[in-house]
Amino acid sequence: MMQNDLFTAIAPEMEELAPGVFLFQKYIDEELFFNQAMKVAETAPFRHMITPGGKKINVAGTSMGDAGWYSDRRGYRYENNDPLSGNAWPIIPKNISKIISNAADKAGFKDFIADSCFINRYEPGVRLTAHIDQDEQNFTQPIVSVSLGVSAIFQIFGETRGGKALNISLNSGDLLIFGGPARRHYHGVKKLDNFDHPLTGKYRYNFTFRHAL
Ligand code: MD3
Ligand code: FE
Repeated sequence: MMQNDLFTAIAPEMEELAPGVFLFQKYIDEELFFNQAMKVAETAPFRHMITPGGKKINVAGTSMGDAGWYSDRRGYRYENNDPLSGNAWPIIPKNISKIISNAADKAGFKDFIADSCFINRYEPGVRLTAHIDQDEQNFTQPIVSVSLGVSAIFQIFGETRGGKALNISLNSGDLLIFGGPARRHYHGVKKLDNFDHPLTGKYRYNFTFRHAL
């Protein structure tokens, strides 16, 4: 009986790691997402934005959707058009929206529809310092993240930057949902290792699907 249980045991599709934090390991079609990121970059290239304080953001970013997250001397905000080109951001493909809404539903967030997807690109040595996502209108809406390529350690702190972090290894194809109390928590990503990934080379990509407007 015990032996049979061992053989038939399957990993759960989703795990709640902390209140409001849901991890779906190897949930995503990596190639589909990677091809999509490359298509977006053709019209809205990855770029290094500037913080309002004048510092270069080491993670390169771009967007798709009705609005894209943007930062320069004038502040953090959502822009309807890509300031680089003046054109609308590429649309979020329907098949991808469905996958994201479906996962949100499984975590208890009914009717989540992303109107914005920010894409981060990390190269070796680059990290994301602890911050809160607070440029969106409605904090009852979760954020759904998809990771691709080289693995990274994601850290979630809590209501303050200090203290002990919950460390989560994010691997290619993982989907992570942040809602409830976790939505307002400080989080960051540790320095990316200099590794090679068959799909993305030295890079790690992260897609954050948001209800921004
Ligand atoms: C926790 N990106 O773009 S994704 C970001 O891996 C960002 O590129 C990270 O933080 C990355 O703002 C982390 C997971 C994530 C996204 C949004 C969150 C975690 C979050 C919002 C609130 C709390
Ligand atoms: Fe964030």
